[in-house]
Parts: sequence; C-alpha cells; structure tokens
Amino acid sequence: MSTKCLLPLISLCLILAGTTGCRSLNPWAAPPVWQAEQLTAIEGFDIPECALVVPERDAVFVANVSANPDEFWSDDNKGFVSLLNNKGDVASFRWVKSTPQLPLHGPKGMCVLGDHLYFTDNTRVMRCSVETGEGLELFAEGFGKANDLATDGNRVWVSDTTENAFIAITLDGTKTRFTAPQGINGITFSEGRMFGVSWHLHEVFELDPTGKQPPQPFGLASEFVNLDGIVVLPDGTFIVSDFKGHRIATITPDRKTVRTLCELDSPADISIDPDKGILYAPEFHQNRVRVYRLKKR
Ligand SMILES: [Ca+2]
Repeated sequence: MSTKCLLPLISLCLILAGTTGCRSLNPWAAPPVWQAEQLTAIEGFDIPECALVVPERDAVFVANVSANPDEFWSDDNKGFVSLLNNKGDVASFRWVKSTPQLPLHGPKGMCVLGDHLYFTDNTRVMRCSVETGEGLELFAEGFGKANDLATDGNRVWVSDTTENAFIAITLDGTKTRFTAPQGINGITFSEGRMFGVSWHLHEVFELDPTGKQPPQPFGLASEFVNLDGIVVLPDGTFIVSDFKGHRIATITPDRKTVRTLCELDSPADISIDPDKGILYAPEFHQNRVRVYRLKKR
C-alpha cells in the first residue's frame, strides 16, 4: 500500500481513537499505568524476607529470618519457612524448620525447580520437597551472604550480596560464578533474560547469564534508596521493592519511567502471580505480608 493510501487510513484511526481497533495507532494515547489495590495484609510472621507464590500449587511460601535486631545474618538456629494457601490463610506457620542434623538460621530468597523448594540460608542454599516440606537437605554452601534465588528452568541461581557475585548451580551441584554489581540482592528471569537489583548502588541491571557481557545498568540510581526485590510482569513492566525507600515501584518496559506502585514500611523480596495479577510483598520490619491486586488504569 502506498503512502498516499495510508494517510487517510491513519487519519481515520486518529479520529476513531477510543475505539479498540485503532487505539494502538494513536501516538498521543497515554500508555496504561499499573496500580495496586491492597486485598489483605497477613500478620504474625517473624521477620519475613521473601514471599514466593507458586500458582500451580496454590501455595505461597514465606521465609522468616527470625533473629535478634540487626542480627539478620547470624547463625542462630531460629529461621523457618511458612506455607500459606492461595487465599492467604496460614496452612503451616513452621512448615520447614530446623532439624537436629540441619539447623536453619536466616532463610531469605526462594525458588522452585522440579520437585524442590530451594531457599538461601546465610552462607548456604537448602532445599526440601515442595510438596511436603520434608527431606530438608543442604544443596550448596560456601557463600558470603546468599540472598536471593531464581531459576532459568534448569539451574538454581544465587545472588551473593557480600561477594558481589551471581552463581549458577546445576542440580548436581556444579557452580559457575559471575561478577555482579556491588551489593547484588534480588534476581529474576523473564523471557530468558536475567535482571537484578543492587542494594548499595540503588540500581537495576540486566545481567548476562552467559557472563560475556558486563551488567547493564538501567540508569535509574537516583530514583531509589536500597533495592531488594525484582519481578517482571508479562507486559515487560518491572516491579522493584525499595526497602529503605519505603515503596514498591514500577519501571516501564523501556526502562525509563519509574512510578510508585504502593508505599509500605520495609518491602523485601516480592513475588507475583502473573495470571491473576496478584503481588505479594513481605514487610520485613512489620512481620506482615501485604497482598495487592494489580490493575491497569
Ligand atoms: Ca533479598
């Protein structure tokens, strides 16, 4: 079709802006903005650092650090993992806890791969049956401060906040280590790409899971205080939790625009149910998990 023929068509579409057929051609239409409506707040946790929703199992896991003030990385034998159902009811408060052979200290980031729930525990990564919570065992060790976990579907990835590294671990325990931004905290995968946030640098990065490219900053450091968690919505919007900025924020898929999604005390490692549009946000210092419905304005 020639340009001459296209012009009347585009003009018609602009006139009809507001009808679904031509909306995407309207260059002045404001892109939709994500909003969060709080559905509930679940109280009574013990320093929750991470909430992980697993929709296919109708389960939400909450990692409780359970420590004395400012001793969130101490080997104190007090940590545990709670199990919630998808209605937000606590099915088992201490679903995974220390055993005489394997003490748990400060569970934080979690992921599910295969039949196992994996979670960090200070210098280690532990795992147990995702079905029953039984069979607790050591998966990997030797980290500085193992913070978050993510999976690409084949391996478990660990962010090590003090060693400034992210590490891939195969199911047989083989580690491959990559240099991460200083203070790396939350990590996630989306559509085969890997992203992470830095607590110390206040910045969001695309990470190369092959290690060939250095971390690529988004250039948003001036927007944040101390970043903890990151997830990516199906439309490519990033959601990050700013622990000391006391808010959860969206970043547009073009990585340029930051908007406050909700304000809360100390949001740590967040999780989403992408199909239902539900966001789970642990409030570390308030012993609470807030649950939000995401919607576009
Ligand atoms: Ca974290």
